[in-house]
Amino acid sequence: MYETIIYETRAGVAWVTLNRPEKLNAFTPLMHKELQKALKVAERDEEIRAVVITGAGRAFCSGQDLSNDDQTLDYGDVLREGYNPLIQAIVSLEKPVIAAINGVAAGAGASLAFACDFRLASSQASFIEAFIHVGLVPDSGNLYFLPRLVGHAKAMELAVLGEKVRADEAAALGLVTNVIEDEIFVSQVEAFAVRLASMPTKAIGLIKRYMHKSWDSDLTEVLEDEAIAQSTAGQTYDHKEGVSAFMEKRKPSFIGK
Ligand code: T3D
Repeated sequence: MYETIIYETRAGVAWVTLNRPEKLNAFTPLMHKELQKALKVAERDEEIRAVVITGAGRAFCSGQDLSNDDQTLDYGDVLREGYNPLIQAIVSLEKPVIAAINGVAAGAGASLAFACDFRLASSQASFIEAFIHVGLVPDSGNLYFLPRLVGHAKAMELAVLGEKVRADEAAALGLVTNVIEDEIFVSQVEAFAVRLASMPTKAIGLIKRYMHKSWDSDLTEVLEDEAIAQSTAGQTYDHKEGVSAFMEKRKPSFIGK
């Protein structure tokens, strides 16, 4: 059903694996279509309460497929048609999205990871702002997320120099949530994703929506957005379950509603 990705579900988690290992999982137009479709499927499936994006083989994603690059195209249109809707789909998906960075994340592959809610890095992972090496500028939300993750000065340095950032350096910069030894990477990602998938999904979705929105809001707006979000969260089953479990001194059993 998919040619360039693998879509699997288990234990409330959708696993989306970029699957062009011979090109280090570089993006093609078909991969964009398939990724967006997979994210829609995950969004609509009520059983799915967390999404993992990872790469097949030794890389996470090497960005745009340069061997397929049609230089007669306007790259602005390439972004508008493929990358921009993908990044918007990740951000607007009201479920946690984890980038499981198993190897190198270069160019738009790094942007893809930056747009996710959590980044778990294998000890083999690295990031490269590769755009500059082919005379291009960071895209796919990179100019939005990178300075917000690491600060303006470091973001400028990474984007302009395009040097490789190893997993341990990325952790020191706050670019990744955690660095995990390669041998136990998949099992640790799975444990993290299953943990998220058993949490109050509606509340996580609201946190995600309003935390993104807060970048463009003043304090008055944020206070009102928090009131709106809390009004919604306060009416969920999971809120009632959380309070009951607390009072009854037992572990809560959240259902994501
Ligand atoms: O339409 C537009 O162009 C606008 C949108 C732009 C968005 C972007 O993402 S621009 C940035 C594009 N990406 C890059 O510039 C990264 C290119 N790749 C690399 O710099 C390196 O491959 C890596 C640093 C990612 C990894 O290096 P290394 O030494 O571990 O692997 P390698 O030997 O370079 O690559 C292995 C194979 O994958 C190789 O093929 P071969 O020789 O074995 O047949 C290589 O050509 C292929 N490959 C790697 N990246 C890409 C790729 N093939 C096509 N496109 C790639 N991006």
